[in-house]
Amino acid sequence: MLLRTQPRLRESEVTDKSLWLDRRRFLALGAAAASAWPALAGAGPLPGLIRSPYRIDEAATPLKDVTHYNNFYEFGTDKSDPAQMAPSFFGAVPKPWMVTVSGECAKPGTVSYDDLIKPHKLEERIYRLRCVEAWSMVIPWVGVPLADVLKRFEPNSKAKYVEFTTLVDPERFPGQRRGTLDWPYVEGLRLDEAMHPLTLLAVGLYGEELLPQNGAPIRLVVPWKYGFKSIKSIVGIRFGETPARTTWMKSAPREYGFYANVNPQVDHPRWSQGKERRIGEFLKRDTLAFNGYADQVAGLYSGMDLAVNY
Ligand SMILES: Nc1nc2c(c(=O)[nH]1)N[C@H]1C(S)=C(S)[C@@H](COP(=O)(O)O)O[C@H]1N2
Ligand SMILES: [Mo]
Repeated sequence: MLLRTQPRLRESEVTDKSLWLDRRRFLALGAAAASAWPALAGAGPLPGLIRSPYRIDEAATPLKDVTHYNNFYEFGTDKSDPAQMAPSFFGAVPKPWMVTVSGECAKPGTVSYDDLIKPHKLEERIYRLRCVEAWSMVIPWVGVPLADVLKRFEPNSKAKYVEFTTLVDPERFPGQRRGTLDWPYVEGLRLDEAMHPLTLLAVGLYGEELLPQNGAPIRLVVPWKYGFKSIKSIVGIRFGETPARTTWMKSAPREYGFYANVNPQVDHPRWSQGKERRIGEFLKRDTLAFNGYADQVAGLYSGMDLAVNY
């Protein structure tokens, strides 16, 4: 996340983008088959998606970039490592994927990925994702509101925070054979942030199942926070009374705080957060407060000093 300076940016992948626009028109017509879809090797289509009102009206980042320009340190620190290392991720290990839900709740337990997702209708939502490194993307996610999933476990009155944990498996995650970060990758939200309707548990993008490099089979998407909060390949969810000690706070507490709300007013100690480069574009854009979602989420932080709670 922080070890490299600006990456090699490619020219905009016009073909992918036009396919995507075709696809949007296609969906608008109510067609079901996904023939206009750029196929993702190994990922299956996710049928019956609901068109969510949560969609920004900006061109989606080309699929090629969304799946080949990733931060996922379990696969390596280079942006191109995840796409290169990920194809074998599911090869050796059978599904089902299990998620353990524990802590301050009435119904803790272990659930398979299928049982976690099945009772919920999948939505397609187009969100900005803004990395702390000052690049951004626009991604058509598929998922379910995290709140709908969390409620099934009946968090109790002591549950004030939620902690998320990524799988530990050094055989499948070559990056975990090195001490780059303190594994497992851990992230956390306040319960009200976790329950906010914008917070999405994503299982797909561009209409298909997530590829491993994007955090398959299940990852978080918190669009008003820096990208590192959106933890991938989740196996653990825990309700707690206190905030989690998150991976990036452990790694560099002065640089990465618990809240990590996108904030152009509060610079990272080593670079400005005022502007960002949309992947595929050349000129930088202004970064928006809460990544453009201020109307919906600023109220969560009223009375808080966001320079202190960064
Ligand atoms: N487990 C895990 N989750 C992670 C990361 C990681 O290294 N490990 N990187 C984070 C960072 S820094 C970003 S910007 C986003 C990138 O998500 P994307 O590759 O799907 O765009 O994933 C986040 N989730
Ligand atoms: Mo990031």
